[in-house]
Amino acid sequence: MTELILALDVEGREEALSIAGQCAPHIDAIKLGYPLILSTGLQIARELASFGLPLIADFKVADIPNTTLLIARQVFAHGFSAIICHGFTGSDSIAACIGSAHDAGGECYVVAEMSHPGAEEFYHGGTAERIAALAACLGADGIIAPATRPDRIVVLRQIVGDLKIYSPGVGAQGGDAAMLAGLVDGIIVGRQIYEAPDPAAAAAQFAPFRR
Ligand code: NUP
Repeated sequence: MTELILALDVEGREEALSIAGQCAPHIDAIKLGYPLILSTGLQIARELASFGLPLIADFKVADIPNTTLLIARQVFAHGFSAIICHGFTGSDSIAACIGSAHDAGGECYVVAEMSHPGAEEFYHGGTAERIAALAACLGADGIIAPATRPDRIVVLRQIVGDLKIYSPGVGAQGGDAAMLAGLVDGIIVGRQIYEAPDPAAAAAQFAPFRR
């Protein structure tokens, strides 16, 4: 099954709770990142937890192992079930994030390749492949790979095997969910849902891919 993960990048508590509430029956998880958490505080996670969905902290942690561990500790103390870290920091920082996630009973996803056009400047030429291999070797629960480049997902899938692949870039960034069916374990969708006049209906349109 392909999960539908809502990227809740709105900047206000009321709007976030309203959209999450409307979309909850149609989604499998909620991803929170800097826009919402910087505007409302980490405690928004406690309120969103009432919808009964897994919460993913998209901090794209990119720091030394000790700071990574401290960040992960805060994330999991606030009820998140997963954290996203960058992979270019190297094996010790990735291992710190995976270790603290697992100690807390949570999951860690490693960004192998980003979805925006500029990502090609550094990730192509072998870097994404190396990060994906490292994530698999270190015991990550999955990688983040671009919905905007399904061909790259095919390449990265060969490296990570059964590891989960969560894929942002559907909709506003041009990625097409239909192209990803069978390739990824989850699609991450933000603006196409939360900017829609009817977010629940926009989320419900992805129902065929969740089967
Ligand atoms: O490579 C990445 N691309 C990406 O868009 C890694 C991410 N974590 N994201 C996030 O996915 C991004 O920060 C946003 O929260 C979401 C995509 O949102 P949208 O383009 O669907 O609005």
